[in-house]
Amino acid sequence: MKITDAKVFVCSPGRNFVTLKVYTDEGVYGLGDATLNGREKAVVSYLEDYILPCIIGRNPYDTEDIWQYLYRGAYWRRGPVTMSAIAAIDMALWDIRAKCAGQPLYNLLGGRTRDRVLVYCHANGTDLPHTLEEVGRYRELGYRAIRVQSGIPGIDHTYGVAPAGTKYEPAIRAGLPDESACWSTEKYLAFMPRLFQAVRDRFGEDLLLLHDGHHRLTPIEAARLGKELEPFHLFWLEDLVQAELQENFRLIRRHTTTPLAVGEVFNTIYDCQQLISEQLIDYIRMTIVHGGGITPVLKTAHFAEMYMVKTGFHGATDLSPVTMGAALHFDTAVHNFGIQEHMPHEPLVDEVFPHAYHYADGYMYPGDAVGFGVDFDEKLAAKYPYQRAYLPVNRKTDGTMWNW
Ligand code: KDG
Ligand code: MG
Repeated sequence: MKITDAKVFVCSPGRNFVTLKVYTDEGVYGLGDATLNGREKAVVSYLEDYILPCIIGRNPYDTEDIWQYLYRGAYWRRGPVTMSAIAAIDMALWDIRAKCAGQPLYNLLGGRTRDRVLVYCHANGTDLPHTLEEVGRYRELGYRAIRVQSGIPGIDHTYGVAPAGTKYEPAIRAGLPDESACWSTEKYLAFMPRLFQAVRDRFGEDLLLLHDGHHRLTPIEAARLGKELEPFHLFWLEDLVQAELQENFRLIRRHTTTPLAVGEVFNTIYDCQQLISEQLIDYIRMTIVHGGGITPVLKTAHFAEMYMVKTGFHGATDLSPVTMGAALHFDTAVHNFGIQEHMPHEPLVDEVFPHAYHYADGYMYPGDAVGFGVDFDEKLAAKYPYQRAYLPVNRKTDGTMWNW
């Protein structure tokens, strides 16, 4: 079998997605997600101008050699643009392989190790009463695991919280009002224990509770937060500090038993090798699209398994249904799966990407269709062209630029 062609599609059915379609001489095609939120066109260029010409004529079964060729052969390695582009190709080749085998992808990754995939949703409110209402609403929808983000008294536009009456979405369309966040560590740290105390008081111990700090604390501040939230038994605290320096986590770990999750911005095993081998984290979030594809993320998951670190894949709306489909098959197959993020796409996105996976009662199911079970409606997608959009930024109350 040979790869005969590959095309990149950029569409914006409510938000931007970059989708790769790889065609073969046997009529089977595969899909890959190449979406890098806020930097979409850089990945398009990387694919179209540099690497797609190198894969035409190759045997699509040679996933390992093609991955190594694209990773090593470029000389310039790593980084989100490079790794998202390589990921899209790798995903499409695994999709082709599974379709040719007439099997759902999970059967090529180790088969089923579980019947269903535990997911967590996002409850976010503009203030404490609204956040409690949202947690209650998601609990009614059957979710057992809920990420809780709340507006903080005295801070405008907190991360993860939509302005009143709108839905949270991690991108700002050019020309729309600026929703950039602002930040005060003191106010945040003072409010968090009150928030989780209120959630436990209202809903009891049964819910699995998660929270995302979005890289804003220093290690000692993160240590304090983890320690002060211990009585509320969180499932995890995510991205408390920026993670370029893996040693940061040694200090946090010394002070708290609250489980830690990190890695949605990681691109290779080298971003988390120390975090995993020193058991400084409990969940690794690097997922297929930004981690270079199924080939390397499978190796990372197996490496993490040795150290009892579980997966907890990123699954925000900027990752397309193609990534979600592939991730759910992966989650079904690997033994050290922990949890999967589920931030449902808008109905129009689901129409552009018809898929076999579904949500029911706190869990997701990958479906039994061949490949990832995700398709792409090119005609419908063409009605929604790319729209310039950026991630918000974040400044401290004195104007200092800070991590969003
Ligand atoms: O594009 C960035 C988003 O995907 C990210 O901000 C979402 O932190 C996030 C999460 O945990 O889903
Ligand atoms: Mg996050």
